Amino acid sequence: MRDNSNEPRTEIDQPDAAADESHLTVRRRSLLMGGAALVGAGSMASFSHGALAQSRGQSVEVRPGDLDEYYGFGSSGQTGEVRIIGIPSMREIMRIPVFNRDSATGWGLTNESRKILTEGLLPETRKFLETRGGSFVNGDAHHPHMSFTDGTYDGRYIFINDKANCRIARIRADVMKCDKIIEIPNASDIHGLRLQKYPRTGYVFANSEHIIPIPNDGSVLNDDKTKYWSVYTAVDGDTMKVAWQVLVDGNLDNTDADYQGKYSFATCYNSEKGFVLADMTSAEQDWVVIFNIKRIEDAVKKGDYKLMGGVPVVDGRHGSRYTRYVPVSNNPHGVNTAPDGIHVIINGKLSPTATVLDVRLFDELFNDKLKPRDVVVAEPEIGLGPLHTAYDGKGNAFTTTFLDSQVVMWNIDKAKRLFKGEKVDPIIQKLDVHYQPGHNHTSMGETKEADGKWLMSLNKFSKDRFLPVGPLHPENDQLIDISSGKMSLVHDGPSFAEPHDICIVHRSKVKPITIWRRDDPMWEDARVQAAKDGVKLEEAANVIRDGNKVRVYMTSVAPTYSLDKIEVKQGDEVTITITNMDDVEDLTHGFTIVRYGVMMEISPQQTSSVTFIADRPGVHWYYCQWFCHALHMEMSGRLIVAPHSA
Ligand code: CUK
Ligand code: CUA
Ligand code: CA
Repeated sequence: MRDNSNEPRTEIDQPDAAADESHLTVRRRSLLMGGAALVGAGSMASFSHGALAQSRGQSVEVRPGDLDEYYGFGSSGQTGEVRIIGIPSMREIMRIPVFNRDSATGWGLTNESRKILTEGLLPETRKFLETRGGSFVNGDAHHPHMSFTDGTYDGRYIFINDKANCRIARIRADVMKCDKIIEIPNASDIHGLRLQKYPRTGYVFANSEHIIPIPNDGSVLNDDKTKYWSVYTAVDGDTMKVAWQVLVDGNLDNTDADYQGKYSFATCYNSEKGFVLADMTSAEQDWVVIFNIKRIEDAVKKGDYKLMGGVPVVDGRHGSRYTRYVPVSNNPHGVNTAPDGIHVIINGKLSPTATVLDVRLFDELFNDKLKPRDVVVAEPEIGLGPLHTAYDGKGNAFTTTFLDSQVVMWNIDKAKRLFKGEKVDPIIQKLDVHYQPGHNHTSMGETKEADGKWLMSLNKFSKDRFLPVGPLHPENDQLIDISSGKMSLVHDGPSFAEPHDICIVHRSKVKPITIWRRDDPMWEDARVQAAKDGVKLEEAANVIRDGNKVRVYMTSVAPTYSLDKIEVKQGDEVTITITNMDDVEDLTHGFTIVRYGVMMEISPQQTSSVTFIADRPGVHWYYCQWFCHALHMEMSGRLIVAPHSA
């Protein structure tokens, strides 16, 4: 049945109240709403919340005092951070600075964050940044994904790429802070990023999108495309070191992995190796590359690789044992593995089709019993500009069509039957979204535990959906209820530049702590230095002079710092290390020095430090910038900098 209508639904079904206990808060509310709906007899006018009236069986509203059922870990594109969104409320709960700078927390200013931002840079980049403050200040974060164990989220980490400066970052899910960032050698534009799902993460797979000369040291400057390459990278998610790379033909766009731990795959839109648009789109077909993980690991063990940029690079170009190239329609984009562990869907972009591969056929493909196109089991027509596909875990796929501005719900099995010649229509419903969707994502949908409840459409344009705010518009993240087996739009949410991707994780998978552990590795350097200085961080009120270096150690306990005056000399290199000895949940302090560009977060039991040159003489107040106490305004002190002449 084809349903192109986008009329809001008025009929309300009673939810299945017998379902699992962990969803109780949401379900109890749904029951209440269900009851009200029956009284209202389907009349839209009788509801104050139109969105609720449209929802069948589950409520989008999270009432005061209630918690969301899902965490959304969303990228922010060119903002360079990760955002935590509550679903279904769509409230932004927290921001995690990663590739960007952050004024509130001091990300990029504190010694702890500067170490993370700089330690993983390649030597030549470090040199390049010497006169530019030591680290990049921008990033382009596209693909956040939580680590897996046995095909589902395990609550350890979230990994994300930086397309702009070729980096991969890891966020600790216990404290929701970034703890590692590495730069990927031999690459240009780290774009697609997905994780090994089985047996665990394991590998972080990432694509170099644009072809470049390797090494890119100025020895190749011409248009000789035989000198330009893309590499596929596997990073060890535990050590955050590059495990291996694979040199491929063409370029690489998006990637995903299977549920068996045997294969990963990546789309290529520039098999032509063009430098300009017309060339990149000139071929009839591009391809998806399949990587044989076991064979690549063996090659690395046996030494069948070249050391390039300090990492082993296996040759995976046409004819290699390590890869297979499956032709698909020109310029594909997203690649998404279905929760059934069998189907992999490639989204056509320039072609109105999606291409379905069956991973069970890949063994025979690599043993040359099958030809590349033999692993294609369906190729349904979806609409104009298919970009990404999400799943409900019930055999249905949801594909965004950028040009049609729709989400298309279709059935994988019916698409396969159609491919075999049967007369069936796999399309179930087409829903207008507002406007021009990129990624879409379902609750738990990139795991084997896809639960078919919510779908988010991350739209690239919002146009008229929000109050006008000038020429720059927000994007529009829309929430769609899919629990009834049909799509129903329930929420519009503006978002700042620019979500590309989100993973929607059930709250039972995530167990963040609320107070730092004193033995946390995050401030190991401060701990070591304090021990050398004979200082106990937990009781500190010390100013230690070491030549022109001054190390200041304090504690914060609301509403005071343990030092209310710090005296140094102009030109001193001052390091201030503060330990927040409050161990009350939510009692974060800050530390700001006026007109010194210093500001940082110190959450309960955390140690934070900052180093600066005290080159402005005079009296400079420092204060706590995080409202912490009735006497928060009084939580302050003076940095007194004696001029050279004094
Ligand atoms: S890409 Cu942005 S819409 Cu970077 Cu995942 Cu497809
Ligand atoms: Cu401490 Cu405000
Ligand atoms: Ca192409």
